[in-house]
Amino acid sequence: MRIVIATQNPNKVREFAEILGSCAELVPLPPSMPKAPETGETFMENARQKALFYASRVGDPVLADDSGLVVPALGGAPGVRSARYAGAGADDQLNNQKLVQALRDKGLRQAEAWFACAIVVAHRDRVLVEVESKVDGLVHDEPRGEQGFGYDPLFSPQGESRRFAEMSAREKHLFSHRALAVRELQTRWPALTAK
Ligand code: ITT
Repeated sequence: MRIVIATQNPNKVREFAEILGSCAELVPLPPSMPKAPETGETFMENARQKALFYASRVGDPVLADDSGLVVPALGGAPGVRSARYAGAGADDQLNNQKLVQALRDKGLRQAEAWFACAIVVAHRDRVLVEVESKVDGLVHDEPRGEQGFGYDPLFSPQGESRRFAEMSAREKHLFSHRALAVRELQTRWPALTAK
């Protein structure tokens, strides 16, 4: 089926393509599309906002992802502000630097953390399905690895000493919040499963 991947983050587009493979024909957002509002206090609220915003502007069903890293020892930061933790327009490197500093300021070399991913599929003015998944692990005060994006150099999933950024895409998707959420989505919404 044709589905619009309603994100302006090219790394998310790449990961959805890797995870979904031939299960769907993925269509990117038109380049001229304005950025959707993200004023919610939860990943799910934001995913819903984005899905409905873009679904009202394109014809096909859209899939929106709101995701981020939650560190309870830092009061839940970066949380729903993951993309803009070091300020509006901050890049991954600045966000990572701020997170490392926040851990060190607390005297922590590492802390328990999880990545969360909420996915909402909407068509026109209607939400069709919504799911949320997470992966538990540790966040560390020094980056490692070159793969992936975002906070991947700082995060190791439970039971693994390697960071996401030290894994191939295929290995990351064995653990990742996004891959888990897609698997759940396919269970709840079989239209997204290869025939
Ligand atoms: P859209 O809203 O257009 O989808 P965005 O990047 O602003 O793009 P979010 O608001 O959901 O998306 O912010 C997600 C941020 O969380 C992202 O920029 C990364 O910093 C981080 N993040 C999410 N998933 C991640 C992953 O798999 N690995 C590393 N960091 C991730």
